Amino acid sequence: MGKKTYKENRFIIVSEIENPGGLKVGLIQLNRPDALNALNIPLLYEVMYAYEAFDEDNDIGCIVITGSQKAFAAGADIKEMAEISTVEMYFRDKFAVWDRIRRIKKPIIAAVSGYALGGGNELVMNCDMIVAAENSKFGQPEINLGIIPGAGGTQRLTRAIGKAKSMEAILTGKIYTAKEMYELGLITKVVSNDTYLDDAVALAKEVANKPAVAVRLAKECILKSFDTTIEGGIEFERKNFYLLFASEDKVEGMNAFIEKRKPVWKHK
Ligand code: DAK
Repeated sequence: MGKKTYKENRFIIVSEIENPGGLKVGLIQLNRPDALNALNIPLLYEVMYAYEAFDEDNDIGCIVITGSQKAFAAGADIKEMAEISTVEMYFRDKFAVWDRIRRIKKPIIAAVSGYALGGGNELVMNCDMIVAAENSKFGQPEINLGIIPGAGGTQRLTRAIGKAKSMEAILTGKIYTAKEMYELGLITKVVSNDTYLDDAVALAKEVANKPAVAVRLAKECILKSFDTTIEGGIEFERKNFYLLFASEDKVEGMNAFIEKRKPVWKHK
């Protein structure tokens, strides 16, 4: 896939994928195999820094995050959490790392295989599209540990699959297959176990081939729909639409159509 090592990390592997004719794809692979990619705090910081580095890099158009065949991530690190008291949790506020993960502006695609549980599923739901291998298993089993989802699970799952099924998932800890979650609307597509990463990267390249300013504003508008009224959201969309008329790619896109040629995006 034309990957190259980006920088040294302990729990993740970061690389870039060339995409001739478009912007590159940034790839983050969770790599903590002995713990099924359980999300300890250092791993989450590495993911956050990698996301932010890609977000600031003008050569990157789309980000893919993946795990291993066996597990995207089996949740937050239970052994780490078992040691933390309420007061320590509150004062250290290490989980605030999730707030920065939430603010990434470029599109992120999750390439999931195996377990995406608890915080793992929350990291997946923070992504903008989800490509899942047939063998994937999704769930919020926190209830079995005496806790509840803490990184947006109660909110994002409910918005994605509705109250009735979200209640079932979170109150019983049930694990769902990729097919079930696809039918419930959480997942963009279910693909073969052998090709899930290539399929996710192909989708990322497709997005990275589009004009970057419009892509970014489109993501912003879609996410806005989750925390505003329809009136406010439509106004937000219209202002961003007007804003795009100041972009070089709006001129290029429309001229290319009129001149019956392919546009050459400047991502400006
Ligand atoms: N944490 C730590 N280690 C884990 C782990 C986890 N979540 N999941 C698996 N591991 C470790 C196992 O302990 C085992 O390590 P060793 O015993 O070999 O040292 C190794 O990974 C292999 O796991 P298993 O032997 O259990 O493998 P199996 O194939 O038999 O079972 C499994 C796979 C995924 C069914 C099982 O490992 C499992 O049930 N794992 C736990 C799943 C779970 O309950 N996940 C939810 C965790 S709670 C917050 C943000 C987020 C969160 C909370 C707050 N804030 C922002 C405030 C999130 C909370 C959670 O995710």
